Amino acid sequence: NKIGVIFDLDGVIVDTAKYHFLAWKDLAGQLGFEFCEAQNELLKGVSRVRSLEILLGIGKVELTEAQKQEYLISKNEHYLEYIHKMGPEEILPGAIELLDKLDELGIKYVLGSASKNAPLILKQVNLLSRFSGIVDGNSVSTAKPDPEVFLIGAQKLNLKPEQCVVFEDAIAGVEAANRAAMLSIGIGDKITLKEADFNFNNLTEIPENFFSEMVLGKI
Ligand code: G16
Ligand code: MG
Repeated sequence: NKIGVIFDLDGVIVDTAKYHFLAWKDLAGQLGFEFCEAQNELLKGVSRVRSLEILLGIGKVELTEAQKQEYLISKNEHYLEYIHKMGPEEILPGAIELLDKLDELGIKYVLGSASKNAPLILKQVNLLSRFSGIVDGNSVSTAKPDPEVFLIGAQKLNLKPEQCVVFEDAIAGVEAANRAAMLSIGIGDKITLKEADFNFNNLTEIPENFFSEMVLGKI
């Protein structure tokens, strides 16, 4: 079986959620309300614009379109200060080993992220050149849970959606993969990601022969 893999970025390859959190928390403070880490879960995998809407809902704050645009820019500038300090040591455990395994098996992989900063983040952690293609927040018109990001990923892999395997840490991302008719692998809490076809706590838990068996049609 010919297969290809699509990786989500935040929560699968790196943990940029912690930097998004710091930047959104700071913005909440400017707007006069508290924002905690549990609430940050709601923003995972969600687009930047949608994240701001959710945040404003939490704080019960209403803003004009112009103010929203301004805050989106300042939040991103703040977030990028953290991103510019990132290095390869921030790659999540098991990610490099998994990419090495896929290379060894000749299985191609692309990125499928909601982030408009995805190429910069991959560059910071020295992974930009390893992916056969990048689909990010700049390439899509509809955000996850819409399957668009992954369907474009399948095109980049020259494969049918059914031949693609998606790694995701967010509910919206698992739903997008399922709607795209791809095999979804949830990385993180099994209960939160119960809609996924397979669940692992992190990438180190993926069995050694997982992909070789998939190529043989055993999975
Ligand atoms: C990531 C994060 C989301 C973030 C989104 C957009 O998605 O999980 O929290 O809101 O990207 O990011 P940016 O503001 O950089 O465009 P993913 O799909 O990589 O998990
Ligand atoms: Mg994610």
